[in-house]
Amino acid sequence: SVTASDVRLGMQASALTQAVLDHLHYSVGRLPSVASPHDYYRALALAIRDRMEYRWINTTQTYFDLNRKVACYLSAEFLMGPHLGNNLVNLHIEQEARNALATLGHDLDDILACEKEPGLGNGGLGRLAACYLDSLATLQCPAVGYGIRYEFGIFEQEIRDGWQTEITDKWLRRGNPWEIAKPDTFYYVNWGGHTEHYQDEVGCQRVRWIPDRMVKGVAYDTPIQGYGVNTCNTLRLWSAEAVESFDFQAFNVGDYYQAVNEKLVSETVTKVLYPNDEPASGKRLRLAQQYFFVTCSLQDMLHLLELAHAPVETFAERFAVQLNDTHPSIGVAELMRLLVDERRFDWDAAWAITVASFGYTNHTLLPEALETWPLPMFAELLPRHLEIIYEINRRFLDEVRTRFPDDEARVARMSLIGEEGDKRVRMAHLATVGSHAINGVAALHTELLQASILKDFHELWPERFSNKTNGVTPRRFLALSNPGLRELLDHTLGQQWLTEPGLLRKLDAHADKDAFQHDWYAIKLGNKQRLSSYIHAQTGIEIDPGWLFDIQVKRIHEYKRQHLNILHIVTMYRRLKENPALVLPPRAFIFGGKAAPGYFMAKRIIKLINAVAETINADPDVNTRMKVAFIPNFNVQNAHLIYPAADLSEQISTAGKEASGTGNMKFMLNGALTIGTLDGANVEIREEVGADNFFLFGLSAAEVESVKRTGYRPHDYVAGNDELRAVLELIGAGHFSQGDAEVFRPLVDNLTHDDPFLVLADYAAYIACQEQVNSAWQDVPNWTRMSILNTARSGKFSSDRAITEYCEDIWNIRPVTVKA
Ligand code: 26W
Repeated sequence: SVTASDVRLGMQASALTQAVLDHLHYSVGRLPSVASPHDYYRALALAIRDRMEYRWINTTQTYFDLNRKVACYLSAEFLMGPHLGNNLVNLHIEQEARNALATLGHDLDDILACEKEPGLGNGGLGRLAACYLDSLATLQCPAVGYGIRYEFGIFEQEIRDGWQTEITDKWLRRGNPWEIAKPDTFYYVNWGGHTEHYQDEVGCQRVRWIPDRMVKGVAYDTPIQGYGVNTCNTLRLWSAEAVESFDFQAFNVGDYYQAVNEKLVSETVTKVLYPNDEPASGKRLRLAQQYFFVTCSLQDMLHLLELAHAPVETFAERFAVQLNDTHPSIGVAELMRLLVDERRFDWDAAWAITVASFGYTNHTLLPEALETWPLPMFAELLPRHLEIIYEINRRFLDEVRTRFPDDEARVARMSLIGEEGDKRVRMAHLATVGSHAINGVAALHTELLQASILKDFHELWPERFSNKTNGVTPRRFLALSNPGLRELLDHTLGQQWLTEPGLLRKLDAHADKDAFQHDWYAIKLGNKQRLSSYIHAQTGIEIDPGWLFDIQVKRIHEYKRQHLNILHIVTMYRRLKENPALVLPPRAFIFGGKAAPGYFMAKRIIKLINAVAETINADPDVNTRMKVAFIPNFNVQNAHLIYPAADLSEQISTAGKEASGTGNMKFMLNGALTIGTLDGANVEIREEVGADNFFLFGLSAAEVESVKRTGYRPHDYVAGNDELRAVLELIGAGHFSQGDAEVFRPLVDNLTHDDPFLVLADYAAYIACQEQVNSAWQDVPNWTRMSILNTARSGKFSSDRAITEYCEDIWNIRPVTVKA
C-alpha cells in the first residue's frame, strides 16, 4: 500500500503511479479517462518535482548553514532542453516511471515528447550554460544559474517552400511545471534620469542617481538535480513586472489606461529572447535586458549576505560571479554602484571586491559579434553607470600609461571607450578590466584571444588568462538520448563511466572484438532507424538506415560553412549524372539549424539546401545513392535523436572562427567520426582520438590569416578548378530552382568575388577528404572500430572536467555533500 508520504517521495513504480493519479486529480483537474497525454505529462512532471523538493530545500540550507562560497553563473541564455527525461535519469527512476505509466496505459516516450522545451538560448553559449549547471550539481558544487525568464524563447522554425519562417515560441502557454514563482523575492530596477553630485554629512563627495523609470524583477526558480547525488541546485530566472506603486497608485480616472499601458511597457523587458547569434546590433532593449537581470542577481547576492549576517566586505569570499560572454558585463559597473553609491564603500575597496569576484569567459573572436554600445544610448538608459565606467577607465588608463610610457596608441586601443567613428562603450574591455580571470573556450581559441582582440590586456596581465576547453554532459547527451549505447556501456564498464568518463578509455580494449563491434553497429543502426522515422514524419523524405549518415547541425552561418557541404553534395550529384556507373557508397546528407531572422545569406543557404534536396531526392538517376534532408526546427529535443544516429560529424568552419564548438563533442561521444578543420575544440578532439581516426582537411588558422594578408582572390580557385566552376554555374544558373537564376545569385556572387570565409580555398581539400571518408566507410569493421575509439576517447569533453577546472583555477569552490 502507498502511504501519504510515498505519494510525494516514493521512488517505486507503485508510488509513482499513485502520485501521477494524485496530481492528475488535484493539480491538473482531470479524470484519468479523459486526460490527454499532455495532462499525464504535467502530472508526472509535478510528481517528479515533488521528489526533488526535499533535496532542493536541503541543498540551499546546507550551503547557507556552512557559509559556503557559491558560483553564480550569469548568463543571458540557458538552453535547458526538456527537463523531465533528464530528471528521471539523474534521480535513477526512469524504469520506475516507465512502469508506472505503463500501468496507466501510457508509454513514457510518448509522454516525454509532450514537453515543450524551454528554448531560452540561441545555440552553443546557452546550451553550454545548461551543461555546466548539470555538472555543478552532479559534482556537488554550490552554484546558482542567474538569467532571464523570457516569455518567448528562440523562435520555432518552419520550412515553407524551402524558406525558413519564424513562429513565436509560446513555451509557457500550457504552464511550466518545473518552475516555482517566488513573488516575495524581487528587486527594483531603475532606468534613465540623471545624477546629482553632493556632499554627505561627513563631507565626502557622493553621487545620487535620480532615475525616471522603474520595474520590478521577480524570481522564478527551477531545480537542477545532480546525477546520483542529493545536491539539487537552483536556476533563478528574473521576470519583469510593473511596479504597482509607481503606475497605479496615483492614477485618476483619465490616467487609468495610460497606467495599464505603462505596465505593458515594463513587462516588455523580458518578453523575448533576441534571436541573433553573432552580430551585436546595438538594440536598446537588449541592453535593458542585460542590466535588468544583472542588477537583480547582484542585489540577490547582497541580500543573501545580509541574511547570513556576513559583512559586505566578504562578498568575494562568498561569491564567484562568472560572466558568460559580455552580455552580463554591465555587472562590473553595477557592483561598483551598489558598493560605492549605496553602501558608501570607498572606490579602491569596492574595486578590489569587484575584481576578486568576477571572471569573464569569451565565446567569440568575430569582430561583428563583439558588443559595443553607442554612448548616447548608454547615457540615456544608464547615466550613472556611464560615469562609473569613465572613472574605471581613467584609473585603468593611468595604470597603462605607467606600465607603457609614451604609448598613446596602446592607450587608445585599450580604452573602455572606442573612438573610431561614433563613440562606444566596449563591453569586452569592461569585462576584462573588471575580472581577475579571463578565459577562452578551447586551446586554440584562447591562444588567438591572447594574440588578437585581448593582446594588449594579455601583455599587461598575463597571469589573469587561462584556457577552459568546453565540455558537454554525458547524462543528457548519452545516457538519456542514446539508451542503447548506455546499456552496452553499463554492461561493459559498469555505471561509473557516467561520472568518471575517463573510464570510457577501457573501450579501447574492445574496439577490435567482432562481437563487440557487432553490438556497437546494431545500436547505431537502431538509432539511425529512429532518426529516419522522425525525418520521414517531419519532411516526407525516406532515408535508408543502412546508408552513411553525414550530419551537420548547428546555427546557419557563413563561417560554419554549410555551403561548403553543399558544394560537395552538388559535386557528387554531377559526378553521378555524368557517370552513372560510378561506385559511390550511398549517403544521407542531413542538415539542421536556425538562421537569424535578419541574416540574408544564412536564409539563402537554407533555401539552397532545400532546393538541392528536392532536386536530388526526386531524381532516380541519383536518389539510390544520395539523399538530402533538412530537419526543421533543430532544438535540444530533436538533438536527442540526431547525435546518436550520426556516422559522420561535419565540423568544417573556417579555421580560427569557431571558438570551440560543442556539437562536435556530442557527436564524438556518440561514436561519430569527424570530418573537420583545425578549428576550436576540433584540434583537441583530434589529439584525443588520434589523427588516424579523424578526417582532417583545410587551411590552418595561421594559413587563413596569411592568405587574407597576401590578398585572397577566390576567382583564381574558380579559374583553376573545372569541377568547382561547373558546380557554381549549375547553382547560379537555376538548376536547383526551376530555372530561377536570381535566387542563388547572391550566394554564388559572394563566393566568387568576396568569399570572406575561404570556402573556395578549402573546396578541393574537402572533396579529397570526403573521398577518404568513402573508402573508409566501405570497410565496416574498421569504421566500427574507429567509431568505438571516438566514444572511448571522448572523456576529456565531459563538462565535469571543464567545471572542475573552473572550480579549481577561477572560482576557488569545493564540493559539499548534501545529506539525505
Ligand atoms: C549580441 C548577440 C550575440 C548573441 C550570442 C552575440 C554572440 C553570441 C554568442 C557568443 C554566440 C555563441 O553562442 N558562441 C558560441 O559559444 C559556444 C560555447 O562556448 C562555442 O562552442 C561556439 O564555438 C561559439 O560560437
